Amino acid sequence: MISDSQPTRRRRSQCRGAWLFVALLSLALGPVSFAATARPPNFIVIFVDNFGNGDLGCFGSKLHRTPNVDRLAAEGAKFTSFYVSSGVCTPSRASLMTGCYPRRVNLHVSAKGGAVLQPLSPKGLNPDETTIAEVLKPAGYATGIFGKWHLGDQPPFLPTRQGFDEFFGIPYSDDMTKDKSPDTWPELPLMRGENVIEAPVDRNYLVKRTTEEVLRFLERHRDRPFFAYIPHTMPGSTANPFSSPAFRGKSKNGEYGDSVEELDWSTGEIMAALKRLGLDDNTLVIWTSDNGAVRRNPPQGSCAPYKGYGYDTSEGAMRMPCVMRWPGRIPAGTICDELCSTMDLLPTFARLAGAAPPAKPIDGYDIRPLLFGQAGAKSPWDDAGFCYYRLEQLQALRAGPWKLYLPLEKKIGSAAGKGAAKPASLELYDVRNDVGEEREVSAQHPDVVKRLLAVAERARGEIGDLGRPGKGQRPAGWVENPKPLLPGKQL
Ligand SMILES: [Ca+2]
Repeated sequence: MISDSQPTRRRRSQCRGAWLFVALLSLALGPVSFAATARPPNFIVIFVDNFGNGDLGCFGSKLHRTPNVDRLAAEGAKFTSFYVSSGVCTPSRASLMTGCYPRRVNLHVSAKGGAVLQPLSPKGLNPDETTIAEVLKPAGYATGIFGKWHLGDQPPFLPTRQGFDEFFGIPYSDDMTKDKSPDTWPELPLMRGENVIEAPVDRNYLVKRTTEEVLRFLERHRDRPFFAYIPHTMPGSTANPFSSPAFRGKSKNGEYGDSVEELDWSTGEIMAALKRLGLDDNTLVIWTSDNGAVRRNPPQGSCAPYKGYGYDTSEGAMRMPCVMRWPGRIPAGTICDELCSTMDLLPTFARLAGAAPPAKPIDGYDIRPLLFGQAGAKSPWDDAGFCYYRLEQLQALRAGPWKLYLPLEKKIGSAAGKGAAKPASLELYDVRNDVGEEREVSAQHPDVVKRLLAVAERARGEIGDLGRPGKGQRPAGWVENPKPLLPGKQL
């Protein structure tokens, strides 16, 4: 393992050297060439867990106090047709990291055919795939992940082997605790780099400590471009979300609301640090969620005004609240309803950083025209179509305002996976103007139905469908004899 990590370190210092060299050279050559090689923007992606569209004040919540994210929206843009590629954690995160549909990188199902990776999974994000961190590093970026990874807990799959200089957080979901599988799963590990520093971690303090780590990272890297990926652990996967004592019992929505308000506090701390460090104007901040709020009884999170909840292919599960802020570049106080997705972040960041995109095919698009509010800018997904997959199954498509639900003999449901499969009929909705999907309009728009069915067939060929591999799919990573992550053990 030592021989593995040394070249990585060497590459990193060479990259930093290269960036400094370019910066110094441009200073020597005068202001014109300096402008051409000016410091590229920093990127901060705040990616909360199992959080619904209707959970933020700026997206309509009357229950939660989220002044810091609301301010972010007032100073930036709200994206109201921003999608994750899956209603569950692992596939959704795989797409953000790689710019690909989960099926393309084979993380749409776990090693056991389930929805997400579990502890000691032999499967993980293939180290041969190119992550956002690996795109940005050669352009001189410092890269850190703070929160929850969930793309494999075995050494070759960890973020430190996938382009991140730093990792502080948990390797998978906050509910994957030893008591669920006492014979095999370890206590929930808190990791720094590749070491387990505590187990079990006290989940009450995860958001607070993660925030403090982010602030230190910003401080340390204020003089060079950075990518801070902050996949917060909360509200998370338990029915009793965690928060630190300063927030516990303070919201109007129980433990869920307390954790939402602590996430908002965290955002405020990060924004204040950017201002203090003079990085405010050159940092693109993106705030969104990995999938919608989960259906609970009594209800906790809200996906309003969309139908459904997390874990399936409903709008509630996959259409996320999203705010982007970059003063002077993203027009303040605007709303963009063009379809875009977490898969677009990698190619967009690559262009903004002047970095080379991955060599292998990806699914996302450069959406700079949408970010910058260019007049008449249209979603690149309107032609290609956006696919909604549940596990192995293609279930729906969107292009422009239209969402088509495919007719399926056995539609895989949300809670119980394959066991819950039920027949589903073809339905078409205008999800731009009828966001609650109240008017089924397939009979009025046969041309749209025909076009989207053709898009579905193209997607099946490339990405695949239930029982049908796609020609563009690539293998996931795989290890034999997976081992638990334990304290005091060097990997
Ligand atoms: Ca999730």
